[in-house]
Amino acid sequence: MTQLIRDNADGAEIDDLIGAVPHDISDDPFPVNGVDHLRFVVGNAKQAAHYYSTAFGMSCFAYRGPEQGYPDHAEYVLTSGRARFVITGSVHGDTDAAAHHARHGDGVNDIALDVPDVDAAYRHAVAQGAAGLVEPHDIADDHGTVRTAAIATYGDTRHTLIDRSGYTGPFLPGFAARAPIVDRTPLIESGAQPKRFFQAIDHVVGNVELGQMDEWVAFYQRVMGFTNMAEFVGDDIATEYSALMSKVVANGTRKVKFPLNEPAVGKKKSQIDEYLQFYGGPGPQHIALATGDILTSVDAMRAAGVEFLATPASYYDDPELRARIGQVRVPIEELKSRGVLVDRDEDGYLLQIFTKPMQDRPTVFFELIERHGSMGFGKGNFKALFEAIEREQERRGNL
Ligand code: TYF
Ligand code: FE
Repeated sequence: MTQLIRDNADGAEIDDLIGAVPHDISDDPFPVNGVDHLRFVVGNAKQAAHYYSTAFGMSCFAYRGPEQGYPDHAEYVLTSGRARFVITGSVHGDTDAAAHHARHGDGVNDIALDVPDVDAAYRHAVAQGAAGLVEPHDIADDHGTVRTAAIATYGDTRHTLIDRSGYTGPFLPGFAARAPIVDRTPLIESGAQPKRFFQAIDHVVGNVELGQMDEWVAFYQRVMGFTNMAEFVGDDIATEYSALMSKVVANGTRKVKFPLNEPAVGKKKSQIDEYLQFYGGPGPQHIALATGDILTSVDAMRAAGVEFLATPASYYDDPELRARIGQVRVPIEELKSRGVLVDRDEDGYLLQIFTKPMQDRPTVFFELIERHGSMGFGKGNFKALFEAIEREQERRGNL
């Protein structure tokens, strides 16, 4: 099991990702417990950690930098429930992270996976053709030992593999526990019960070059034993609206879900081409965060200055949509006033909303997703969503 870490926002811990399915990973060719953390390489980790603490309600709980004898980087670790972000900045210009940042801007360079057996996972991955970046090895401090390795995936992105079962420290060896940037203790003591804005990473989407999507789908099948989920973007949507093709791979428990997009030749410039151009190649496009209360989260994040894509009123007034989605847990007006999208399939429904890009480059963005049975990705919303993305592309002069 993934080690649960304290969540200073409300003291509560959540054990599972809504929508995950029962599955015994022990017979998988590449057993994986879940996403351990995402590493964001940014221009100024100190300020980014502040932003994720204030606007995303996250709690900073560990740090390493020059003060810990780690002279090249400053790294802040933040949590919201089971979701963990590591925010990495360079202390001087001569680091791999600085080169990554110069090339890609702020972005995610590592989708770290929590695995029960790092050596077996690494051996299997490399035997299946994955490029090994870091051989399995131990890292240790007073709190115990972590086994880790890393393999390459699309672009300059990697999957660090982590077995933290022998470790009791705050995050990883070398990191020091630290107080949160925003202290919510007075709020909690005052009797308020602040909610987390999200509790887990639901999926991480990769953008790859034209013609490469099927190769990366095959990579995750071969290297990690992941299987295709039903959802994909077909020709009609691809050419009319989004100008993208998309397929989803997932592990057996569905806790790890990786949609993969490639540009398609459509009527307009592909949003994926815009990403590839500004990111400087393939990389993680959006991170979907699982929430139990999307309305409260959107309100709080918007109040803190997070920008979300607008949804036109016509979306909610469409009788076809109304008929298809039926009853959801709140009146449609509550969704409409916030621009929250809704989709339903045979298993249930989901509510979702997308932020605008998080940095100066039109690259990485976030999604909030509240699942009620549906294991999909909002296929029914692709048209409305992609039209909203196109409006933003046009404003940037990239359409
Ligand atoms: O993850 C997904 O598939 C959905 C839809 O550029 C989506 O969130 C797909 C591609 C894209 C934006 C959203
Ligand atoms: Fe998504």
